[in-house]
Amino acid sequence: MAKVYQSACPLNCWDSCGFHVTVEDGKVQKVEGDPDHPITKGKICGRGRMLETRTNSLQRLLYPMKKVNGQFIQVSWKQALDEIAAIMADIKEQYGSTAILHSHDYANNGILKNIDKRFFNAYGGVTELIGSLCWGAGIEAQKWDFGDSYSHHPDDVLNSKNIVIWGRNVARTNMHFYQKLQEAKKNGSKIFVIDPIYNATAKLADEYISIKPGMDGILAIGIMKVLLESGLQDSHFIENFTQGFEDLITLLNDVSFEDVCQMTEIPLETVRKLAEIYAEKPVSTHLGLGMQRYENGGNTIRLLDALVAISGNIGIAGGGSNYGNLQVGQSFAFDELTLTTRKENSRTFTMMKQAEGILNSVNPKIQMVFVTCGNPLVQVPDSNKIRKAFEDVPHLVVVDQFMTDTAEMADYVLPTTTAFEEEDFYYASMYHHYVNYGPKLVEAPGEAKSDLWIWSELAKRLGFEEDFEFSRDEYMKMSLKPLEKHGIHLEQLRKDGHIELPVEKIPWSGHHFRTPSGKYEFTAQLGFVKGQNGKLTAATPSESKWTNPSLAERYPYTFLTIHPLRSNHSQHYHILKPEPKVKIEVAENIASKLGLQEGDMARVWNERGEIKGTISLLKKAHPNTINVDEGIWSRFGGSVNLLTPDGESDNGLGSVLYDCLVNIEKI
Ligand SMILES: Nc1nc2c(c(=O)[nH]1)N[C@H]1C(S)=C(S)[C@@H](COP(=O)(O)OP(=O)(O)OC[C@H]3O[C@@H](n4cnc5c(=O)[nH]c(N)nc54)[C@H](O)[C@@H]3O)O[C@H]1N2
Ligand SMILES: Nc1nc2c(c(=O)[nH]1)N[C@H]1C(S)=C(S)[C@@H](COP(=O)(O)OP(=O)(O)OC[C@H]3O[C@@H](n4cnc5c(=O)[nH]c(N)nc54)[C@H](O)[C@@H]3O)O[C@H]1N2
Ligand code: SF4
Ligand SMILES: [Mo]
Repeated sequence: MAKVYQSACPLNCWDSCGFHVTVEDGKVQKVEGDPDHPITKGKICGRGRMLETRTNSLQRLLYPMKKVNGQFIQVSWKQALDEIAAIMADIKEQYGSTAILHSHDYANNGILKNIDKRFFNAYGGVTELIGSLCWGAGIEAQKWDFGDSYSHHPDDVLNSKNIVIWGRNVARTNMHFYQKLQEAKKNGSKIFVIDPIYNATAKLADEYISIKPGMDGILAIGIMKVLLESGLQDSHFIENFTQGFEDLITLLNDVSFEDVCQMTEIPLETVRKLAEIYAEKPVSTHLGLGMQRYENGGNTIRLLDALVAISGNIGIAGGGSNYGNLQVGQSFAFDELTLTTRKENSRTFTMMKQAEGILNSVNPKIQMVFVTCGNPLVQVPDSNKIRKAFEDVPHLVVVDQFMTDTAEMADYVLPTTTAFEEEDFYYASMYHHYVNYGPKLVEAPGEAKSDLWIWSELAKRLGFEEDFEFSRDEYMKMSLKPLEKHGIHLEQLRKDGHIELPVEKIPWSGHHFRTPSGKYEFTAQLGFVKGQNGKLTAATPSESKWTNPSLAERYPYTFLTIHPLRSNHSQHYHILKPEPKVKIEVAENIASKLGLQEGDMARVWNERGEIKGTISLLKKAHPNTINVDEGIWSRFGGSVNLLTPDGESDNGLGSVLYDCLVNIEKI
């Protein structure tokens, strides 16, 4: 008989939804929203619903596989694990443990997915990836400004007079916030969307502001100039709670309104209007991740924070510079879970430059790459370089549920469970601060095993099984330990399905910041630590006519690769119907200049690579903008990252995926 269970979405997403999952005859039949979830209230997106298809898919990996003479053969778990452990033991002895690179990303938001770090720390410490393709530049920027990256409670937006959605594709990527925006609008709040693409959220807005990609910081400079000229700044906040304001004034004086309008391609009248909006408090600013995936990304987020600060919108109800909410992740006991104390050796590459790291590695040279919760061949910039690097390593091991582009390259592919086949709890440090419980509902197909089982078995073979002699239950309790003093326990989470974490709903309300000075820092001391001067600048993207005019002449169009509607990154393409194709979306001015029409075949290229697909017109998009949604696999015409650069953002920890110029022609 069919039975409905409370569960949760494991996908890497702002919303972290509560689920109701129907199970019948040991099989997941349907995934729906949990109406009792306080934030997601019974509504989920197609990516969540399609987890049923992902779980039951006939394309699932069912057995461990080993590549022999270029072909995969099925092997037993015993053989696969014995051989991988023997290779790892040998590498450690011959080259040291850092000759292994652990390449991972955020494909699953379960707390127990962090056990991979426990394993590699207990092994002795490997080469790890730092920074993030996703939100790295902005997180680091907010640490410089505030000392940390915290957001307001989702309901607080209802207190805002004006709501500025800056570079976040809310209707597509953060659907429950979209619903809140509809509520806020009914309530009388005004909504403004600043984005190079006229997206579905822009349609809801009172005003849409089209901006040249990568120039948001310059726009913030313009708005701040107007605020100060008109005396609309919050002088009390600036005088009492900030540091480095004089440096900001110097910068604002260095940039003229003419510069602002030329670089942002926004008229002065709109800049002035935005200043009025920022002066009409409270204003909440909701930063997306798109605009920080540029070389100047950290500085961009810092300039937006500065605007929120001088307009007096920090630490007040209905305000905030809402980006990530690291309070959520900080609630759990990571050090204990991941055994940081056991790490004896370490080396780091940035997530962005993992290919270069592998290719240039010496003392020791990378001997093995171990991929978990990631699909770097598709998701990491400069796919050709990644392919070359992975071909260069003697041993590649991939743990996944499907034969992805990355798995196809592996020497060993280990099949793992999906969320409904193992117990875990899920959280996202992006939008809300509830943690959701996900029980084990069905058995895994074939011989698929959980990541946790795989790590425990390898640990046994490598001689540190005592670090893995814990049950799933014990690991979950270990993670929740810091919450016990707040009366939060695993039993309660199991019973209630979700728990609100004890985090601040209006961060920085006491105006005590976690920076070295305790103040909001316009000139950041954390910048000095990084060998920079910590000052705000008027930096532009590295691939733009302002920074590299000759490149911009050869490649006149900005190439965005935003997140797809129907897939979470690369996770749903292979189960979509009809089969997905590359859609090249172009701004109207490009179409009319080159005579491109809806449905034409075209090629987009630069010095790193090319991609072919079908033209679609991007109505009202900023001139000279092209977009192809990210995540598409090689077999469907991808990856978009064949074209993207593997650079690092100004503060070293973010990607520059959208800082990418291309050319296009009809074929
Ligand atoms: N459907 C769907 N939802 C998702 C995901 C998914 O893959 N699919 N992924 C999840 C994950 S991991 C993340 S990180 C989030 C990301 O969530 P978002 O930040 O909303 O999504 P992005 O696609 O990264 O880009 C957001 C917006 O930035 C705009 N943009 C690009 N460059 C600029 C710029 O220079 N200035 C301005 N102002 N805007 C710019 C784009 O046009 C786009 O509208 O989404 C999550 N939700
Ligand atoms: N061009 C371009 N590139 C981008 C972006 C962009 O906007 N443009 N966005 C970037 C962003 S924001 C992000 S977050 C990254 C995401 O990059 P990734 O996290 O690498 O992408 P996903 O496709 O979500 O997941 C990768 C793989 O993990 C597997 N997986 C799922 N669950 C599990 C599990 O429980 N265990 C194991 N072992 N594997 C599992 C999936 O099957 C999938 O093959 O991509 C980045 N890349
Ligand atoms: S992908 Fe995001 S919006 Fe969709 S069900 Fe999962 S958490 Fe909710
Ligand atoms: Mo992301």
